[in-house]
Amino acid sequence: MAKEYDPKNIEGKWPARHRYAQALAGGQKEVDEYNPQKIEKRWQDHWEKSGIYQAEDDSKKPKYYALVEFPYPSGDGLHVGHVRSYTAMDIVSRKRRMEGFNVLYPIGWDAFGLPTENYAIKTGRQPREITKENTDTFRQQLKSLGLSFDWSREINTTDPKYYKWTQWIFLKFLEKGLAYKAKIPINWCPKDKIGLANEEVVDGHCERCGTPVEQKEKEQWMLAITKYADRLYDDLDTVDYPNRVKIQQKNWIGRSEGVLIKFDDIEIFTTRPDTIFGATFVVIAGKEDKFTGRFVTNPATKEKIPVWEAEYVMSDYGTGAIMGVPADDERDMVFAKKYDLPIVGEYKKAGFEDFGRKVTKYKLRDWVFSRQRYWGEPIPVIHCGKCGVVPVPEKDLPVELPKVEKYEPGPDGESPLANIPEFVNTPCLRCGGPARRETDVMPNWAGSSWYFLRYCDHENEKEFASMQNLKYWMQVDWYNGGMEHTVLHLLYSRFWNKFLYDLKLVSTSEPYKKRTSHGLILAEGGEKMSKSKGNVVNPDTIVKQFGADTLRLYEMFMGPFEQAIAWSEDALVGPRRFLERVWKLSGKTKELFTPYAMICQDVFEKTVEKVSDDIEKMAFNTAISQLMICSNALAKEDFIPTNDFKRFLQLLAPFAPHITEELWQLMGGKDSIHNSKWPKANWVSNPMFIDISVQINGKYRGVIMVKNIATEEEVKNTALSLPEIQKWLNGKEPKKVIVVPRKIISIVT
Ligand code: ANZ
Ligand code: ZN
Repeated sequence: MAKEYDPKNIEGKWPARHRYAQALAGGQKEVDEYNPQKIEKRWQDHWEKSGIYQAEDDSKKPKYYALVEFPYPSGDGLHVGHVRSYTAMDIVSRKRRMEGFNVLYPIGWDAFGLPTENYAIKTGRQPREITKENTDTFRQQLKSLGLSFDWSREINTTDPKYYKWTQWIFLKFLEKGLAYKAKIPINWCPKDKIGLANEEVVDGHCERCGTPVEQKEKEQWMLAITKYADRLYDDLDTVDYPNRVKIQQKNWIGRSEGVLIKFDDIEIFTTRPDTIFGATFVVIAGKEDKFTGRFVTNPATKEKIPVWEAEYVMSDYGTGAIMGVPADDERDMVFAKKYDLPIVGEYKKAGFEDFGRKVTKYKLRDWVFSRQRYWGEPIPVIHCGKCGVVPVPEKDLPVELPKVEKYEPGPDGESPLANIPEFVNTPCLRCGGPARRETDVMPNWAGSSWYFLRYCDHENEKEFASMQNLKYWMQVDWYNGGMEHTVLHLLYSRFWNKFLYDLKLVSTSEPYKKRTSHGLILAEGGEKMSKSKGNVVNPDTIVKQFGADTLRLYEMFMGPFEQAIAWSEDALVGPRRFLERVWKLSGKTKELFTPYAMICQDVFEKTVEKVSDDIEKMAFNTAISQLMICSNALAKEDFIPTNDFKRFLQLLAPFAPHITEELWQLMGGKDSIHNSKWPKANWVSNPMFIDISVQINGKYRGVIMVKNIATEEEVKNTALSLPEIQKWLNGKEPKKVIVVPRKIISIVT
């Protein structure tokens, strides 16, 4: 049986054109082997020298601020997870530059913190030395990946020139009454006599010595983030964050609208005042479950009900007391059953106006802002017996960290700084009498709470950043980072930014316009990469073996960007082969001076469109598949017009910046490919190909594809040469062929 006429079969089969192509093809150019080791370092040096990735503070171009979480320079070196996040925003940044934006894509070091301090203790070395070594390694590693960071703006939170301003902002909090001291319980190791961070408590035991951890009341510096709870909550509606991130932040803030009701002198907090007729007991927060012996009156039923203490009621939420409604609340039911308290199943629902008053309660607590540690920003205040807390004046900032010989905590678990008399003892800045310097340091969240502002004006010695620069650069247009930072870091930095906004020191109330998150990279077996398991992949090894372009492509290709995904050494070969193919394709290029469309032009135009869209959606893996499809189609061509190949290179450039730059230059590119203009798809406004209907003896027989610019004669020749049409003609010579330009070809036999 004869096959159906299928216009799809005609696509890509255009014999007339094919012959034309053959004629032009001639011999292919010889190309060397693709060798990333030969080209990558050369281009990295060249880009650095020519400064093409430096952002300008003053530019007529529209600005674009792309941000990634700056790394903690640990002794382990760069992780392949860093590569994933940084390459993703690198792709966005490179595309934006090609779209004509003045792009700020900065990097720095979030270098204060415990691991370095602990390593210093273990090795007897200075944290600043260790930090210098680690940042040198990280910098070299990042540079070897060809990331388009503006290295001229590199910042380091442990640099006194940087933390001067962290201290300065703290003093603003103090001045406005938002930094205060309070006695609060901290994790305390009685053997080491040291306060522990939550991360250092493992199953209730000290991470270092295994002693059970106690709670100890200690004076701590606090930041009043709760004053901003409502705005931190409500303003989430004004930013473009993933929904799950917004939900996590809202849960953390934990705002709930409820009612305070008095059961005699005990005030309870409830979000279900309608259930008051079912309340058969009252519970106050306590260390263990017990009956207090007291009874109070339920204001709705007027009955006397017992007052209990129990662990399940939190002392620091609501009023620390609840009404127990076993019929409607699970935990109350469990409690009532356990202690044989009355349960009423059927009761009247209350309209509650008579019993209480509305309040809003939050789970969010003020931020404990001091650490009894060494490797952090000293809190810049002095304690004087006469004058109390005296802030260090701006002209004396920064209060620099002195070198220490020993890291033993002070006599009462204070920071090691307490053991350095030259640091501690200082005359009072107000009365001149003897005074003591504060020896607590800030938590390692401090420096990262405002670093995105410093990038805008990193060398400013008069202000943390000038309003002029902040007005130009802020908000951050796109911020990518890990899911582990969606609560604390994001909330803290939004809080600092809002505080500075209220002081009219920054220009926008929300720091980040858009936030996205990448998925983790897991080890080959699917478990977490960890040093102890010995399954950590070192990006250096991959760069050496395969090249940075392959590593970049691989990490963007391995799976959907926001999903966790396991590493696979074997899968690196795919992206590498793809790049080798692209390299070889350059041998097929030809300069053409006549308008000429490739056979695969439609695939090509689709690629322009898809890659452009997919980058915006962070669908990097599908963008790369499309580039692969396109390269396969190009490979089938006898030759590729140079201009089209250059457009292909441009699409690939954000992903694989080195190979594309090399080939671009070989194709005669003058300026860097990364400064060239991002390609646009041609087919929307001016398709290369159009469909024309075919009629034979007045009957519609299908559609053929022809070049948009084809002449009547060309359309006629094309149609008649197609075997599918020959079949309809059944060997007969056409009597008449009429071409209605761009619409119909009508053949009469
Ligand atoms: C009576 C009741 C009946 C309740 C019912 C719930 C369901 P959120 O939404 O988290 O704010 N509660 C109040 N203070 C508490 C505390 N300090 N510790 C533990 N639980 C506390 O939850 C508010 C509800 O949690 C309150 O409403 C109270 O129980 C309980 F069918 O009151 B409810
Ligand atoms: Zn004084």
